[in-house]
Amino acid sequence: MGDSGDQGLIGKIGPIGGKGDKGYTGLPGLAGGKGKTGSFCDCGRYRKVVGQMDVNVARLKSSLKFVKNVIAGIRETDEKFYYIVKEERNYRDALTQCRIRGGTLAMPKDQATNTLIADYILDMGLFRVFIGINDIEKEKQFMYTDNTPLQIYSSWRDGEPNDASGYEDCVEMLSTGVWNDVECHLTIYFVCEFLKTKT
Ligand code: GN1
Ligand code: CA
Ligand code: CA
Repeated sequence: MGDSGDQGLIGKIGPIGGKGDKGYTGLPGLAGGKGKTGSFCDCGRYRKVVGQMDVNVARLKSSLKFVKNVIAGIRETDEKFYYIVKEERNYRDALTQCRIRGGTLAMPKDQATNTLIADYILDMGLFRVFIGINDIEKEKQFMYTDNTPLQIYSSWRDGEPNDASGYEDCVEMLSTGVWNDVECHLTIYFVCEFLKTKT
């Protein structure tokens, strides 16, 4: 028994398709040789084993969901996992920490992703986290950490980015989902993203 209406393996070994049209009668064949010693499929037993596997897979999925969402507290979309690291780091070290874990700082590139991260920050009872956007290379040319420039989508708070102090080149997201440029040496929590591997 799988989740989301999935029939599971036991369903997949059931009868296949309906009957086709009757074919033409063939020519008489040659006489066959001596057959091998007979054996028979103990299908009932195999069905039971496969059925038990389905139950175990469902249990594992359920445990994994609990560990991911409750214990680790991660968020996910079809393509990516998001994880808020509750360690205060400056932007550079935050990026390194995400990379060490096999990801990068989160790069909200659309409203849906931005909202998911914002809700995550809020649910964790936090106020601000670093995200993977900066204008370190060239002032006012904000880039994602994958070296692509900001596209049409952005979520700047009113009046931001303002480069207050003259060297605010890194970006934080607040729990309301708005972005603000801040100094890169600020040490705050941060949110990483990880690409799901397609199987
Ligand atoms: C904060 O605290 P203040 O006003 O100097 C913020 C800036 C914002 C500004 C908006 C470290 O600066 O990035 O642009 O508010 N700096 C920090 O009013 O949060
Ligand atoms: Ca700047
Ligand atoms: Ca600012």
